[in-house]
Amino acid sequence: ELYVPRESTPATINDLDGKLNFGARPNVQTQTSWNAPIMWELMFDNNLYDQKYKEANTAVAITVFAVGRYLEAYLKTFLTSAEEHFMLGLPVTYFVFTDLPEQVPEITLAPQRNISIVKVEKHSRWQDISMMRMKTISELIDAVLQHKFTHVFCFDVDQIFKGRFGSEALGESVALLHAHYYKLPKYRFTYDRNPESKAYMTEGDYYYHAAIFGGTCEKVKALADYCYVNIMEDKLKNVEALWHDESHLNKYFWLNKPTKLLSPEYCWDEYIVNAEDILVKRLVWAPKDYEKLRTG
Ligand code: 2GW
Ligand code: MN
Repeated sequence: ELYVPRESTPATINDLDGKLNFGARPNVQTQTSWNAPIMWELMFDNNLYDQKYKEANTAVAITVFAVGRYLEAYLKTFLTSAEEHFMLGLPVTYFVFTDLPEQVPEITLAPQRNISIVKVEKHSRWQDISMMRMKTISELIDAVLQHKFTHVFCFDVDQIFKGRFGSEALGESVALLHAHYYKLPKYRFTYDRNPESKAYMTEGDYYYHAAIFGGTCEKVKALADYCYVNIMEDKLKNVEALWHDESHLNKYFWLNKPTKLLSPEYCWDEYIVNAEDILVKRLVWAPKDYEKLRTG
């Protein structure tokens, strides 16, 4: 039985984040103004995290959507690379949402790792494929995840694991710094600036990337519900936030501060020339062929 009540999670896990070596990376920010750690290579001991999370009976769910052409283009590489690098040694279940369940490739999974394929309808607009993930995630947490998993991570499928993406990334409410924005001044952040949209914001802390977010079932459900409700309110008014679900996610994390931030080492774009801060590429953006993927 995988179910572990949240209250039973030993305090020692939270203490681990307090013992991070915040001085290990003098050239980057390693903590937020509200004292959430920003996870960079060299700040932590892999084995210590793995051991503590194993002792706490941690079970991790991943959600990933592969609708239409994204299935053939990205899913196999996402899954096989995750088997090489994502939370090795912990029980992990992949929840794959697709309109083409019979086309999901067969993957050899390590012990304690499972895959669950869930059929979804294909929205005709790609913006809706992306945005409506929030509704599906919320429903999945309610129906399944909250009873069996301590943590959930939600991923874009167009990415490839290249290095350890381990238990140090777990936390109550986890956000990712967007690789293109982590060094830019705040005025360059592409928040939604339309007062008609519920995602509208004038100031924020960081620009977060919606390609990865996670946390406890409870916290991720709160995020997904918030984004979904606001997306639907926008629809009633016929407005759409600049970067769709990502704009709403940025608003959520401005109002509800994440307890842990992942550095862009956790989601790097290899087209970025200056990678001097990136000591480990744990996951990279998969190359995109917009011509093929977004037409027809
Ligand atoms: C999306 C855009 C255009 C054409 C197709 C799709 C598409 C997305 C699709 O046909 N099938 C599908 O399964 N998706 C899922 O939505 C898939 O999991 C994909 O990774 C995710 C987000 O779409 P993606 O990766 O093309 O968008 P990005 O990389 O530009 O993502 C950022 O901005 C998005 C909002 O515009 C989301 O917030 C996303 O989380 C961000 O990383
Ligand atoms: Mn993507």
